[in-house]
Formats: sequence, structure tokens, C-alpha cells
Amino acid sequence: MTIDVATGIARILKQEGVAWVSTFPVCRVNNALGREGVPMLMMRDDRYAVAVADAFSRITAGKRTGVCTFQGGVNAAGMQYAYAGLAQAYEDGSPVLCITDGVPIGSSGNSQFDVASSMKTVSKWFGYLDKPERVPEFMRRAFTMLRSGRPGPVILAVPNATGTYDDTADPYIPVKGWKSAPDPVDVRAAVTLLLQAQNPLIYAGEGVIYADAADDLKALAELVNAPVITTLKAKGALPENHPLFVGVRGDQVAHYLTKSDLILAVGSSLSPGRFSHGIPEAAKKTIIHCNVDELHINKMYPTAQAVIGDARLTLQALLKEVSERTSGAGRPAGDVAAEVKAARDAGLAKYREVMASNEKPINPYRVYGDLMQVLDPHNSFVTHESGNTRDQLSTVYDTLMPRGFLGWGNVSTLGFSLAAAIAAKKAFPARASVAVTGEAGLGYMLGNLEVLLREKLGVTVVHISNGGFAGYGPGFWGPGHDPFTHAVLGPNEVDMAKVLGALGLHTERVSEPAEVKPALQRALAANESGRPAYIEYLCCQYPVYGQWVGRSME
Ligand SMILES: Cc1ncc(C[n+]2csc(CCOP(=O)(O)OP(=O)(O)O)c2C)c(N)n1
Ligand SMILES: [Mg+2]
Repeated sequence: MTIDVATGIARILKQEGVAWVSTFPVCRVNNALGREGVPMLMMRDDRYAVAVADAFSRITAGKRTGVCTFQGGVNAAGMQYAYAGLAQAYEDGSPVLCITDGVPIGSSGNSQFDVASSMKTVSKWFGYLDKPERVPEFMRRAFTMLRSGRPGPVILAVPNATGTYDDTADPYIPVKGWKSAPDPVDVRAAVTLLLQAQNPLIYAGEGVIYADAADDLKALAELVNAPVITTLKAKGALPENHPLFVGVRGDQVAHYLTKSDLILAVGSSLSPGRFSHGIPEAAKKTIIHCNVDELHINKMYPTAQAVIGDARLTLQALLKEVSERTSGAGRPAGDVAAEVKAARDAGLAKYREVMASNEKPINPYRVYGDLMQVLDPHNSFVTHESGNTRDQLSTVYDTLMPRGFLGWGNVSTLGFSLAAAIAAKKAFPARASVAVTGEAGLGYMLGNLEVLLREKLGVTVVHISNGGFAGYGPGFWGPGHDPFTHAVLGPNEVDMAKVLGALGLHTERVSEPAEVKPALQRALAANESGRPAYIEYLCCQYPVYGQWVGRSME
């Protein structure tokens, strides 16, 4: 049957199980999506169209692909605005499918902005659909890349959405993802090093979550009796009440990174300098680097032994090898768990204290502590913003399942938390979904709050309202490093709860520590009937949190 390109794409998306597409108009594929009954989640700008789809892929660990559309072509206004979202998805390695208009054949070179070269810098693959007949081929390639290897965004540019082709000539069959298992020689060599080490440390990255390998990580940690740290993006890969879990950041993490003589990195790029740790005295340590992609091997630190392959197959192979070598006994238990507990208790003591604080303005840690008490850790989603909310929550927020908390941002683009909370609600409607933000993140998301109301998305935005960019200004530590550019209108000048209440959200403004918890409970109750909520907590500026090791304050 002869069909047009846009219809072909819409039908293939349905075949691939795509339940909805986020968008900001216009894109020439959208009307076909509408006609074919693919629901569209219309965001209020192109960056958020990308970010919601990106976050959906992250939260479902790539099992359900987030798809978005935005304007491209010669008038690439949408694409230029979407670029921020694309760059972030690429930076963080998120398998999101982005569909846009391509520059029509015969119109290249018309604009200053070079669409193809800019898109290539932020994608795993930029496909330019130069012939209608190639729709099935391009979609097969796209979904293969989205589901195999190192995750990353795929961008498909459609220059002629109304071109036609015969869809029976190359009927589309949904593709699966393919995985590779590591070389057994490398597995044996890695285990030899691992069993020789005095103080091995497991350094788990987000690849563990994408590979659905949380249980395998736990099993290996227990067998080799090694402490575990996770990256920001892998937060939750090991239940954080596990006796071998050290932390994401903080003094106890620094202690183990320093003390370890061997680092077994799994599913992490080991790329320091942004929102991750450097490895102190790396040249004196043995680094075993397990990764799906050779890109990161020997990247910043010398790799003693690489193990290339899917994180789950790798962990299973390591587990089997350790088990065979030790007749199932693993490494002797010693007092590793007791030491981890002591280090965690010492490292977290000062935060636990303020989590119970009754001071006014409210200490932000009091909000996080109460949030942990109110939410069911097995049935909720929390995410942070760029700024102190990231730094503080990733220091203390106990996460008991993968994606119970979404840590994000190798570079952290303000405003992503709302996209993440929306995506979490779409992925797991029964879970409470909470975005914790400061005023900067809130500023980015304001226009997009309308989407919550229109789509009846019961999401709660928790605002740590402190009248400025706490990490930059005078704040807690004296002069601060950006004293000229940190103050904004704060709670004394603007009543945000009133502003957003007028928009239609359930809102509260809370200044009493005792009211932190009940206000959260009321917000979550409102969410249950599909009403979004905004809670403004009048907080002090308190830029205190666990540091990244080997990284200067910035
Ligand atoms: C798109 C973007 N631009 C700039 C930054 C740099 N930046 C990071 S946090 C921040 C301010 C955070 O202040 P606020 O939201 O009030 O949070 P607080 O630290 O006070 O809790 C800025 C400007 C960024 N992360 N993203
Ligand atoms: Mg602030």
C-alpha cells in the first residue's frame, strides 16, 4: 500500500510500542501522529519536549523509548531551542529518539545555522531520510542504536514528510537490542586482580541500571564483600540501606576512594571534573574498567584491565568466575560491613542532625528528611535540580530502588527536574513524583507548569525557597564566589504560592518546620486526583553537602 513518510513513521512507532510522543509544534510528522492515534504530550517549549522524552528513556532504563518531535528544516527555530535538551541527552547518554523536519533537498546552504553538523555533535546517529523508501531502514537503524551498545540520542530528520512509498516492499518488523558478553580471558584476568586486592571498591555507574543489573551488582558486591559507591546518575543501583553501600558523595565516600587499592568500575565512564569523583592517586591503584564501550577505557586514568561488554553479562561472568575460584565462598567477610556502617554514620552525622532541625527559616535538610518519611521508597520518584538541591539530596536521600531517585547531569541543565517528574508520572502513574528545586530551576520551568494542569499530571514541585542562588552568593561560607549575581526576588517580595495557586496548582507556603510534613502529605493527596502541587518552603541558605573527591568547588 502506498503511504506517506509521516504516516509510515507513526505506524512504526506504534509497532515499536511507543505510547506517546512529546512535542513542541511544529513538526511535519505531528499530524500523522494525531491521525494515527499516537497521543502527543505538548510541552511549552522545544527543550522540554526533548527533556521529557529523554527523562522517560532514563527512568525506564531504555525499556520504553522516549520519543519527541520538534521543528527543524530551514526555519529551525525549534531545533535551535531544542539543542540544549539534545546536548544534555547526549552528554548524559540517554537513548531518546528525536524526530524533526529535515532541510528539504535543494534548500541546503540557505541558513547560517548548519543543521546537519550541529545535530551530529549531539547524537549517537543523525539520520537524514533522503528517500521515502528508506523509512523502514532508518527506523530499524534508529531502534537498533537506541537499544544496543552505549546509550545515546538518535535524531531523525525528515525532509519530505509527504513523500510516499510502498510499505509492503520492506515491511517493518520491530527490532530488539543486542548485547555483547565480555571476553572470558579478560574476566579471568580481572578476577585475579580483584582477589589479590586488600581493599577493593566497587564504583557503579548508570550502565548498571541500563543493563538491568542491580541484582547482579548486589550479588557480586556480597560475594567479594566489597564496599560500593555509585555515581550521581547511578544513584539507587544498590539499595542504599544495603550494608555494603557507602554513598554517592560525602566524607565516607572520600575515605573509601582514598583507601582502596583496587577500583572495580562497572558501567561508568570514570570521567571526573564535573559531577563525579576524581580518583585520588589513581596511578597507585589498580583500575578494572568494565564498560560497554571502549570509548572510556584508558580515558583519564590508566586501565589495568578492561572488561568490555554489557554490564549485566559482565557482572554475571565476574560472579561466576569469583565463585568458581573460591568454591562459592567469595572473599572473606572480615569487618567490611561494620566499617562501612561506622564510616556512613560518621559521614552522615552532621546531615542527620539538621534533618531533624527545628530552626527557622527551615533548614533544607529538614525538608529532605521529612520527604523521606512521607514517601514510600518503593513507590515514589524524587529528583533534584542543578544547584544545592542536587548536592544535598545526592548526599542524603536514601534510595531503595533504581530510579526511585533520578540523579542526572554530567553537565546539569537547569529545569530538567520538571521534565523528569513528568516522565516519571507517565512511566509509573501510581508512584508519587516529586521535583525538588531552587529558584533558578523554578524560573526555567514556569511556562511548562501549564502542562501539568492541562494533562492532569499529579506531580509535586518542592521549592527550597531561599531568595538566591545559595551555592554562589554570600550564603553560609562568607563572601561566596559570585557575589554580584546571586540574589533574586525572594519570598519577602514575591508570594510564589499565590502566583502558582492562581494558575491552578494546589499550593502552600510553609515557614514552620512542624508543617513541612503535613504540607507534603496534602500535596501528595492532591496529586492523587491528578492535581499538580507546588510547595514553597521558606528555607535558609545552607550550602553544605558532601564534596566530590578531587574536584575543586565551582
Ligand atoms: C542552563 C544552566 N545555566 C546555568 C547553570 C549554573 N547554575 C547551576 S545552579 C545555579 C543556581 C541555583 O540556584 P537556586 O536554584 O536558587 O538553588 P539553590 O542553590 O539556592 O538551592 C546556576 C545558575 C546551570 N546549571 N544550568
Ligand atoms: Mg536558591
